[in-house]
Parts: sequence; C-alpha cells; structure tokens
Amino acid sequence: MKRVADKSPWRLRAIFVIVPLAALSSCGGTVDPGTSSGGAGAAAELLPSGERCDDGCDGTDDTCYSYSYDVAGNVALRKVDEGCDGVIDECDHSTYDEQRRLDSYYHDACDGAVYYCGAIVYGADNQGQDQGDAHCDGTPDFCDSVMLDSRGAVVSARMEVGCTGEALGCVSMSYDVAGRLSRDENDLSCDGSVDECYRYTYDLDDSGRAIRSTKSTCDGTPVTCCAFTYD
Ligand SMILES: [Ca+2]
Ligand SMILES: [Ca+2]
Ligand SMILES: [Ca+2]
Repeated sequence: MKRVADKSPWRLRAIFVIVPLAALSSCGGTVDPGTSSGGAGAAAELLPSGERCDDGCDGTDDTCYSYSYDVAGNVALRKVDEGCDGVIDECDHSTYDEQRRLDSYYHDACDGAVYYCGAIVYGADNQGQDQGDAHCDGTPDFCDSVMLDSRGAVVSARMEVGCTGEALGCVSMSYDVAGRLSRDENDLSCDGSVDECYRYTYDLDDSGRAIRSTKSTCDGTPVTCCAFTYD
C-alpha cells in the first residue's frame, strides 16, 4: 500500500538519515559511545525532541517528528505526523549495536501492527547490507548497500531494484566538521554522474544546538526548512 510505495529511494529505506541527529548539538556530536551513562544522559537534553519540516519553505509545516533516544543517544523511536495535524501516522523504531551502527528497525502505525522491518548485516570496514522486508513476512524485498563512517553515519549507499543486484540509485552524503549532514548527491543510475545535489545549512543557538535546518538544491533553491525543538 501507500506505506511501502511512498518510500522514495532517496529517503533511505532504513532510517539511517536520522542517525546524524546526535550531531545537531555540539555536545551530542562528540558523545563517545564508550562513555559512562552519565555522559550520555547529560548529552540527551541537548538532542532535539522534535522537528517541524516545511516542504517548499512556504510557511506551512508539512511533516512533524518527535524523537526518543536510547541511553547512548541514538534515536530509538521517531514518530511521524504527516500534515502536522497532531495525529501520528507512523512510528519508526530502531536499535543500534555497541558501535552506534543501526542494527535493526521496523515501522508501524504506532499501533503495534508492523508493516516494514529491516536488519543490517555489517562486514569489514563499516560496510553493511540493509535488507528491508515489506510486510515483515521474513522475505526481504529491498536491498541496499551502505557505507558508514566511524560515527555510524551513512556516507554512501547503493539501492537495488528489489534484491536483484540491479542498481536503482546511488547516494553519497557529506558532513560538516561538527558531524551535521552538509550535502547529499544522488546518482539516479549509479553511473558516476550526479543527477541531484542538495546542501544543508543550520542555524545554531547560543549553546551550539541546531534550531533550524535548510535543505537547498546545490544551486541555492530552498527545498525543505525544518525547525528543531528541545525539551
Ligand atoms: Ca510547506
Ligand atoms: Ca498526521
Ligand atoms: Ca516481505
């Protein structure tokens, strides 16, 4: 149904894209996964609890999110409110390994009826394969190869048509010195030629937390404007 069909290949099917959220505060971005729970707890209040995104940057919010974190500061639950009407439409649940790499995930309508599952198997050098399973029936339907950096953030991904090995699209991501997503480039046929390019800029508050982000095309046209909230 809609749920699976509207997963654009450019929204990675897993929710890797939200992993760099921890970098939206300068403290969160430097949390060492091996540090004490006290350290992670102190950083948690610097992580955004919510986000309101305005497609087209036209002043009308279109998708709203709320975030819950595990003790290491990873996003464990993302609630998605399409239309920002106060009615939650989707819950994205994620678990991570001790290296803060996304380990498994599932999506439901926040009612326990799971409609999409996935798990990532890692090989050497932080390379992984994400197998997405529509309907959670045990048969993978989508396969993506991902390359992570040392923080567990995706730097490149190659998506397949189903799990056939045929390329559906390639994407690469770059991050600024603070670890925030700064650019992504989409290569629709994985032929090495970039077809779509976006850059991301952030407004920070006095404590170094990102309070707004702007996604623009690489020639400068705003695409999506988001505002972060903190508890
Ligand atoms: Ca809008
Ligand atoms: Ca809604
Ligand atoms: Ca399936």
